[in-house]
Amino acid sequence: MFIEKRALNEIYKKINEVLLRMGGTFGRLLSHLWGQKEIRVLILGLDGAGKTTILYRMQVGEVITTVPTIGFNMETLCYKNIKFNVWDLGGQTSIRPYWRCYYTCTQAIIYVIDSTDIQRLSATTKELNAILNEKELSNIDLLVFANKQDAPNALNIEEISETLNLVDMKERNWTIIPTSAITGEGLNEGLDWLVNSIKNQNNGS
Ligand SMILES: Nc1nc2c(ncn2[C@@H]2O[C@H](COP(=O)(O)OP(=O)(O)OP(=O)(O)O)[C@@H](O)[C@H]2O)c(=O)[nH]1
Ligand SMILES: [Mg+2]
Repeated sequence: MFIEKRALNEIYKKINEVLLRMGGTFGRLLSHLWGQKEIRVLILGLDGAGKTTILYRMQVGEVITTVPTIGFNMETLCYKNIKFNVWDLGGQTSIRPYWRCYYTCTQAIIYVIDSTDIQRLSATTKELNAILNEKELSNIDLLVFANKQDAPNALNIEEISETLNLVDMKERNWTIIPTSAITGEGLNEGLDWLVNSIKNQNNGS
């Protein structure tokens, strides 16, 4: 009986994988009906903010050595029965115009700020505002990571929120969390927030 149950689970898993690979609305709908949710998340932010380090810290639980991302990294994270397809896009100035190619079907954005990069706070605010003005992203959830909190000169989230004018965002579901990709601080808290936001979205629809 035990072996049969395991075999059945394997079959469920395989069918789910096929459904997810089908992509598009139909694949997502079937996958949804089959019981596993698939959520597309983009990690955006200026170069050097810590996006790639965060992605792999969340996925494998380790700090990896990164090089500046040219293009993207995509990894799948399974967290609390939700499958997140997480896209980490390169943040260099010349690459930022390509971010918009990834906006379709995105359900949440993790926007990463280097809390020590005081000189580029206004540049990162400008990029964030441009993202939030995109029509395709008008309803998506926004999770801001004030990263590099382990560094002694890091600004705290109150200072960063104020610069980003987050409190003025009344229409959007957003939060800001202090994080460190090095110590892991705040990353699970961020994923928990995403899980709850997705659940609330589904309850509301
Ligand atoms: N102290 C500290 N350093 C960090 C943290 N997160 C990332 N870093 C370092 O910041 C540097 C840049 O990190 P990346 O993850 O490559 O940055 P990125 O945002 O992916 O940069 P691009 O790919 O160029 O867009 C690396 O040297 C990381 O080790 C953090 O939380 N604390
Ligand atoms: Mg990167």
